[in-house]
Formats: sequence, C-alpha cells, structure tokens
Amino acid sequence: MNRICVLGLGYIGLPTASILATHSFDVVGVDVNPQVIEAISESNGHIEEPGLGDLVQAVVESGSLKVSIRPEEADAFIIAVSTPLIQDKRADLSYVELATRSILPVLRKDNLVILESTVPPGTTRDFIKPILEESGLMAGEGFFLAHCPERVLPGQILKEIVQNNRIIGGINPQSAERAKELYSRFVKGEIILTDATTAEMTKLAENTYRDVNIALANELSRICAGLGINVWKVIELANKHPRVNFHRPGPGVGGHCIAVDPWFIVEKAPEEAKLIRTAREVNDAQPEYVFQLIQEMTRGIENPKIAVLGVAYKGNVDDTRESPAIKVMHLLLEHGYRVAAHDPRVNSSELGLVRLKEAVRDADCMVILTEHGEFRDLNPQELGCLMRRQCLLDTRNIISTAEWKEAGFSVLTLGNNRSYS
Ligand code: SAJ
Repeated sequence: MNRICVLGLGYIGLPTASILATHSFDVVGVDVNPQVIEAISESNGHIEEPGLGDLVQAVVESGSLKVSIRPEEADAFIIAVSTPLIQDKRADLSYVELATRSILPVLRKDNLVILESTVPPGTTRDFIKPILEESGLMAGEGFFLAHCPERVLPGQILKEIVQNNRIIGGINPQSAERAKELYSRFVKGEIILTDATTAEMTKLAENTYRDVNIALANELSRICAGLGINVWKVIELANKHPRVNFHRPGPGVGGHCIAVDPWFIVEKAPEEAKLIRTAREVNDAQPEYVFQLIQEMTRGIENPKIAVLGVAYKGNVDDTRESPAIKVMHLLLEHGYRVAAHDPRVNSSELGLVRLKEAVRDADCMVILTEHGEFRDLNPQELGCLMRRQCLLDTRNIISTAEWKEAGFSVLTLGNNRSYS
C-alpha cells in the first residue's frame, strides 16, 4: 500500500495527509474548494495548528504530497470531511456523500476506503457501503471499508495523530486488518480492531462523556453560586477523591466536536438519550447565563461598554468555531451593549477584534471568556486605570481574585458569588 488519497484537507485531513507523506506514502490530497488547493500548492497551510505550516511546506516541496480538486487512483482513500449539524440537530452527511461518490470513478479492486469523519452509528454500513457498491464491487470482498475515527485535540494534532490509540472498525474483519496495516505505518499508540458501528458509537461516546461531565460542572456552578458556595473549591476538594474527576465550569462548550457529536446519538435514539440531550441543553444555555451575570454587574450604568477577552472556543487555540464567547458577544450586542473584543490568538477581520488596551479603554466591565495563557498575566493596575469602572467577570477562574481586588477591582468568578464585592 503506497499511494493514498485523502479527501477533505481541513483540520484533520491536511495534518493526516502531511503525516502520511512523511512516512513514505505517495499522497494525493483532495479538496473541492479551489482556494484550499491553491493555498496548499503554494505551500501555505490554510489552517493554524502548531508545526503544520512547516510540515505542509516540506511535503509539498518534496513532492510527497500533491493536491487535486478530484480523487485519483490510489491504494487507499481516507475521507476526512466535516459532518456539521443541520437545523433540527441531525447530522448533515452531504459532504460525506459527495466525497464518497467522488471516489466511485477511481475505485478499483482491492482498494481500501476509510471514513475518519465523525458520523451517527450505522453510517459506514448503511450509507457509505451501498454508495461504494454502485461501483459493482462488493464491500469486504472487492474492496475493503472501515471507520477509523479521528480523536486528536486541536492544538496538539500532529503529536496526537501519531501518539494516540486508534479504534478501527471494519465492515468485516478483513477490512479492519487492511486498515490496521495502513495505520501501523505511522501510529505509535495501540490499534484496536472492532466493527464499524461500534467504532462510530465509541467516538460519539467519548465526546458525549466529556459533554455530560462539563454540563454537570456547569450545573453545579450555578447551584453553588446560588447557595453562596465557591464551586472551584468544591471541585478541587472533590477531585482529591481517588475516583472523582470533575470537569471545569465555563461559559459553554464550543468547538466542532463536543457541542455537535452528542446530537448524533440523540438522532438515533431520541427516546432513550434523555441525559445526553439535557447535558447539551445545559451547556448551550451557558452563554445566556454569562450574559445575565454581565447584565447584573452593569445594572444602572448608562450605555455600558463591555471588554471581551477571548473569542476562541477554548484556551491557547485560534479556533472560534461554535465559540461560546461569540454567543455572549452577540447577546450583548442584541441588547444594545457596546462591545470591544480582544483575542491575542485569533486573526479575524469579521469579529472586529481590537488590541487589549483599546478593548478595555473606558469599559465598564471586563469579561474573560477564554483561558488563554496571556490572560493569566494581565496587569490589573495598568488595565484598571484605562477603564471607566474597575469591574471584572472571570468565567474561567484563571486570575487571582485577591490581586485584582487589591488593585481596586470588583471581581466576580463564575460559580463563586462569594468573591464578588
Ligand atoms: N470545556 C469546559 N470545561 C472543561 C473542558 C472543556 O468548559 O472541563 C469546554 C472548552 O472550553 C471548549 C469545549 O468544552 O469550549 C470543548 O473543548 P475540549 O478541549 O473538551 O474538546 P475539543 O473539542 O477541543 O476536542 C475534543 C477532544 N475530545 C475529547 O477530549 C474526548 C478530542 O480528543 C477530539 O478529537 C475532538 O473533540 C474531536 O474531533 O472530536
């Protein structure tokens, strides 16, 4: 197996194609977006991920990764396109379908097709397989088909593609074995074989586990705030128990995975997935809760200005997809607040981001929404004298309340009303 075609050159496809290209595979990267093809062929990674730009440049220059608008004949095809949610919270499989159909003209006997995109359980068997069988070849005999869900953490993708354990679910055992052969060439983690539907559900279960635990932390933070208890202290103490590991409360759940994947389970089992649905609703309501806290903190102030610190969906990444910070910003704007946002990691013209000092100048309340390393070292004296009112809401519990209070700030930490004065 030498020639691999990777379909979809986004957050997963581009790093995967580049890593394969450094492991003596001859790789064709395919994307339907001509701008993506142009950027990569000019050795410009179009995705911000540590180390990726240099890697893409190296493999494009060496010729081991070439890019194309359509698939070419290969030994294996890896589909890594996105599966967003449509209005009614069901999976939109249109990109998966388009990518699968585009393989049909070049699918040959003994080829291997792998789906890495996250999908509702049953998709590989009931949706991908029949499409590919339109070629006249039968899955598991004429060609091999497997689901191998990606599990990498944005910000650490290049490391995790190689180091993480991989679950490979075959449409039959032979398909799983064939996929293992491919992944063993670059994966250092354990490779575990199962069937395709179990692999699909495992991936969804992992992210749902996280979502439900974050919802628990968020609910607990509201309860603690109401009862005058510091939720962060409770979590710290509870986590001293050998079998307890609370997640962290915050302004909500962003990113393209954890806020999306649990719905793929709800879609397949709407009656049974009660806890999973509720967790989604709890986390989705969190930006509104943060907005209400800001409303409280600025009550009675005329034409208040809010300085938003952080628009990325989590700390130390530049990614703003599904970011709760942006939802908070929209709520503020809809309610007539003046908003100035700063994010040292995000480069976006659409969000109207400004420099830190500009954001806080004349502001009535500063709100930390993302736990970027940079925000841990903010100088309260320096920023305080630029503001109209020295008022801070920390939704991530990353600043020292005592230090900011000493500098004259009123400080509220999410989940800890006690701190507010
Ligand atoms: N968050 C909290 N509290 C926490 C942890 C996270 O509020 O205790 C928030 C974050 O701020 C962020 C969101 O949840 O807004 C999601 O962040 P994350 O770091 O939990 O997850 P992702 O979306 O960056 O990456 C996840 C990972 N899944 C798991 O850890 C189970 C990654 O391994 C997956 O590959 C990825 O989803 C994916 O593609 O599915």
